[in-house]
Amino acid sequence: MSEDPVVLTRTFLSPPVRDVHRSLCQWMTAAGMSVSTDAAGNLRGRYPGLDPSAPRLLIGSHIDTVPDAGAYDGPLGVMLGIALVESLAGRRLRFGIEVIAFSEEEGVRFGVPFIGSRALTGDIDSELLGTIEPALRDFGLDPEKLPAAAIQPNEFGAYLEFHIEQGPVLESLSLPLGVVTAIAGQSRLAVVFRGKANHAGTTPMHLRRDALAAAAQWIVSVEQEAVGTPHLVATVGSLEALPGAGNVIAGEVRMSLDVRHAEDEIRRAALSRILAGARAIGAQRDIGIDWSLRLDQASVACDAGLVARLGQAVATTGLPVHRMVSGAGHDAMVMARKVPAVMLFLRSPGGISHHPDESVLPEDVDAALRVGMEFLRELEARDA
Ligand code: HGY
Ligand code: MN
Ligand code: MN
Repeated sequence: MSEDPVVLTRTFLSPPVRDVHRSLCQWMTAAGMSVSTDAAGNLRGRYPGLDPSAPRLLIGSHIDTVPDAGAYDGPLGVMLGIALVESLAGRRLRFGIEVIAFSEEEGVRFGVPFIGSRALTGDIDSELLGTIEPALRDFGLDPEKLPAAAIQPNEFGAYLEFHIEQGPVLESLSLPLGVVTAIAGQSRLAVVFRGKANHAGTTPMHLRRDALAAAAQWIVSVEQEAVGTPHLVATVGSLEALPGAGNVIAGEVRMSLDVRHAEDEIRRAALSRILAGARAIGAQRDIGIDWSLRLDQASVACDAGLVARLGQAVATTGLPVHRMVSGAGHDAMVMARKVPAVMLFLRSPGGISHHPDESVLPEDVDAALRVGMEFLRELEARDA
């Protein structure tokens, strides 16, 4: 279910999302859930508990993807949520369970991530709403109803997200699962270098204001900053050179910048140095430099009580308990603003993600499901 005939690409509320919703709705309904779509396009399956006043357990992840994506980043967490409800085989717990397929987490379509989970936390501001409103209406959603998507106080007692690690750690330790203790913060920016387009054949080198050569110099400096700062990662992942002809000196370059670190002060200080470097290159080469901050997401600690309980569920399942920080961002870091949140990572073979070779091991999925079932038992026993 992709926008592209060859590779897997499924962005926010694109046509293939309807096909995904159709399949998820069938599986959710078969597992005993009542299914709805909220005004942000999140698909939500509710499995009632014995006590309707008890805060529900929310389990979810996202169904949008990066371009040319793997199949598991996001959807695996929704499928494991459905499988966990299925494992109850109609048995009701004291609390209800809601499984949610967030409509947008990657930030590909509009350059702003976490739109689905931000609808639940009430964090869609008027600027973002103005950006996404046409897409909501095109999908048949009513932006006026967005406030109804926001969760109410005590509506949920916990948020659990199953997700692939998307990195090499668990595989390097030969471990199937990891309990996430914190999620690294991230800065995402749009950066523009403006020089002067000119003829590639007649313009002497000393008379050029080449935006692409300046951008190339800066991109190497971004990499050097990250290499020189322990545990910092920084990426220019997308670049557009204009006018984009081989015989024209680039007059303008539009880039993305993604900077991440588990400690916010280190991340923000590194970002300041990276942007100061852009200004210095601009001054040296007579290139205009502009940027806009698309996201400043603070690092988030997962709920200590849930981390302990999930670790106990892993141990009770007979598996080694490994606690770890997530370098990737996740809906859990948004949900944590309103609901105690925790994540369970599954090993990423080859440490590969955001790539069609992304995979999981069936035995690790089985282990995650068994841990999830034990986690439900622990939550049930906690409040008994
Ligand atoms: O980019 C990320 O951190 C996540 O995969 N959305
Ligand atoms: Mn993801
Ligand atoms: Mn992702």
